[in-house]
Amino acid sequence: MAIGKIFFSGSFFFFLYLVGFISIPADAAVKRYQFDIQVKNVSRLCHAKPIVTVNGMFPGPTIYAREGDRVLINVTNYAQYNMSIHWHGLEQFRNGWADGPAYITQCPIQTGHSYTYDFNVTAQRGTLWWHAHIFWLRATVYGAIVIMPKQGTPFPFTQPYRETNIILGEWWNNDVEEIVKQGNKLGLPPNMSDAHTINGKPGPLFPCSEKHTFAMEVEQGKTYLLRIINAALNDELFFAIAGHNMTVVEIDAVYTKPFTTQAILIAPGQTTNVLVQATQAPGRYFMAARPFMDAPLTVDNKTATAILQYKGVPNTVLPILPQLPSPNDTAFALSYNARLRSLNSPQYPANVPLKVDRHLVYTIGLGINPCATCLNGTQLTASLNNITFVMPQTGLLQAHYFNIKGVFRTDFPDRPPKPFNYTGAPLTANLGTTLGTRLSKIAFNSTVELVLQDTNLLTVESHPFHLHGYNFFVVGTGIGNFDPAKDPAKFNLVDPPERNTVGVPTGGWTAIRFRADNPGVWFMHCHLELHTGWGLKTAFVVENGKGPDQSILPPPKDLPPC
Ligand SMILES: *[C@@H]1O[C@H](CO)[C@@H](O)[C@H](O)[C@H]1NC(C)=O
Ligand SMILES: *[C@@H]1O[C@H](CO)[C@@H](O)[C@H](O)[C@H]1NC(C)=O
Ligand SMILES: *[C@@H]1O[C@H](CO)[C@@H](O)[C@H](O)[C@H]1NC(C)=O
Ligand SMILES: *[C@@H]1O[C@H](CO)[C@@H](O)[C@H](O)[C@H]1NC(C)=O
Ligand SMILES: *[C@@H]1O[C@H](CO)[C@@H](O)[C@H](O)[C@H]1NC(C)=O
Ligand SMILES: *[C@@H]1O[C@H](CO)[C@@H](O)[C@H](O)[C@H]1NC(C)=O
Ligand SMILES: *[C@@H]1O[C@H](CO)[C@@H](O)[C@H](O)[C@H]1NC(C)=O
Ligand SMILES: *[C@@H]1O[C@H](CO)[C@@H](O)[C@H](O)[C@H]1NC(C)=O
Ligand SMILES: *[C@@H]1O[C@H](CO)[C@@H](O)[C@H](O)[C@H]1NC(C)=O
Ligand SMILES: *[C@@H]1O[C@H](CO)[C@@H](O)[C@H](O)[C@H]1NC(C)=O
Ligand SMILES: *[C@@H]1O[C@H](CO)[C@@H](O)[C@H](O)[C@H]1NC(C)=O
Ligand SMILES: *[C@@H]1O[C@H](CO)[C@@H](O)[C@H](O)[C@H]1NC(C)=O
Ligand SMILES: [Cu+2]
Repeated sequence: MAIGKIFFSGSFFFFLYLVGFISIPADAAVKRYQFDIQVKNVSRLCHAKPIVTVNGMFPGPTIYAREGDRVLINVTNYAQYNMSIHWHGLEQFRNGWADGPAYITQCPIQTGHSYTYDFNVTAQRGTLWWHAHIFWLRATVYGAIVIMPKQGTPFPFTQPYRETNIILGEWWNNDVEEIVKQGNKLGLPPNMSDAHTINGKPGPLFPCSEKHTFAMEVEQGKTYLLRIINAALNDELFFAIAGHNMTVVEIDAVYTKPFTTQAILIAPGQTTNVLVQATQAPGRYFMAARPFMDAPLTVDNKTATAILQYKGVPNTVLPILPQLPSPNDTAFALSYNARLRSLNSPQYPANVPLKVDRHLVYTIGLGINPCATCLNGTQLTASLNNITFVMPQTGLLQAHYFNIKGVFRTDFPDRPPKPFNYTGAPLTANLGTTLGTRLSKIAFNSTVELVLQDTNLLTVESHPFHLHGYNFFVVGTGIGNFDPAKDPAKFNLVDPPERNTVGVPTGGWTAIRFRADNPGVWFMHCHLELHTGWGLKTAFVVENGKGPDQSILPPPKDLPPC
């Protein structure tokens, strides 16, 4: 009989003897969490403001699970906002009902209502995270998911002495929903964030940070595991620790071939586990995070800091800052990403699809569409294959499962409708896009190759793309236009990185492959909230298979209605 360790609100835990769950394998347990969505006043940068939280915590509670566990999270909404939560990177096999993106797999949990996300953690272990998946509410509604390997299975790297979550974020002094509303009203990008944060705290380079600095105590000679998560809304970030190199061992809950680096690059949605050895002279060392932006655009480039503090060193010692790559360091970004490789060991193989059933090429475009109510009669927009995604008012998964007509179409084009010199000179003509809720239908268990091609429509820019319901293999990437005749020969089909979110380089392309063995409706979008909001998103409808365990599970009884 399994015994589950249960955490509530992160503040206490107790044991539950499981009586009713006989169908769970012996080594698995059931973990239950209560998530109360509450508004709470929080103060940063000398400003107090009400923010949306889970259980009053910012960042929210960590979900701890072990590979094989069943996790039940009862989300109860006490706030005056619609809510939904996404368990980012969990594959949710046949179980899109627990995936969370509002109007894609569920309708929102309305004020005063509850919904229990019920899912199994199958064949995954490592660091993932959860966040609100409705409008910009993930600005403050996020937390870590830590999945331990099965009992008795060690990490395939040095066992750390201790571990810490490092969640990078963005902070706005004003109400985030107001900021977005203002941007949409004007048809312009909304105001940039006022600070970056590490575990919700901006650190001493910002005013009023005395109580708002995260510190991690280390002992000389010991090895630590840092579970780094980029929960920022719009910024890809560099992260480094003064005087200490990091050994990357895992990305997006997949083990990698270890490599050592002075800085990491992490895009919104991604996670990176690193080992850090406390081998330096006892002291205080800054950890720091600052954006990477190599397009001609303005970002909040302020540096968040936290402190790595050797045991016994007094707080009066001034920490040293690490050297971060400069914000426009494209060369660092490309070479860092090129070092990422799946571990691909017998125990953790990289099952890269070698044969492709379906070839897709999607262009990423920014643009300008007419907007009668906007300041200048225009608004900024974004598109995939020239289609700006229009959010439906019913969950797409419900529409698919119950065969409700008229909610979406499955005619998303496999290729750009009008090929052009994608990354050539900036294209200012023809910036209009087509609006629609258009999806792509994928046959069960077919293999898909998707090339995401950045374009110079308005401007080139790096876009972190996230696919729900799957991990994928990043088989190739390059600068300029993807060449279907030459580039596939250079693909890595042996040990490419496996992940759930990948950065498409500025003015370049990225090719991913996955096997569509998880039936459902799976969202795919840019993880820059700014671009998602502008329509840089679509979804795949993966059909049911013919076998007994190859179709979408029936919806839970408490699934929120629209
Ligand atoms: C989780 O696993 C258990 C045991 O195999 C199974 O009974 C249950 O249906 C699974 N739940 C989901 C949502 O897949
Ligand atoms: C939160 O702060 C505002 C001022 O910023 C104040 O008016 C309000 O009463 C506070 N609410 C709570 C619950 O403390
Ligand atoms: C979820 O939590 C709410 C609030 O505590 C409670 O009323 C509801 O019964 C819970 N739902 C389940 C399925 O336990
Ligand atoms: C955005 O920034 C401008 C300029 O600093 C300021 O006037 C405006 O109030 C801000 N908007 C919101 C919603 O905070
Ligand atoms: C970190 O790595 C760099 C480059 O590989 C090396 O020069 C440096 O000595 C290393 N620093 C430490 C503290 O190990
Ligand atoms: C950050 O941006 C400001 C202007 O927006 C610029 O003056 C400053 O040099 C930038 N800092 C870095 C480190 O690039
Ligand atoms: C990067 O920015 C620095 C100033 O912040 C500038 O001197 C340099 O030319 C830029 N490099 C590139 C490749 O744009
Ligand atoms: C909007 O119009 C104003 C006034 O004509 C102009 O100054 C501004 O640059 C325009 N903004 C955009 C995004 O076109
Ligand atoms: C695409 O544009 C680039 C930059 O303007 C140019 O160098 C290249 O020759 C163009 N390619 C084609 C096929 O026209
Ligand atoms: C995108 O669609 C719009 C509206 O149908 C059209 O005017 C434009 O030419 C298309 N652009 C591209 C690059 O396909
Ligand atoms: C999917 O296809 C592969 C290759 O043909 C096969 O090995 C596998 O068993 C199939 N999976 C399912 C669930 O049908
Ligand atoms: C909340 O969600 C419901 C169901 O989709 C919708 O009818 C309502 O307009 C939403 N409320 C807000 C404030 O967005
Ligand atoms: Cu984007």
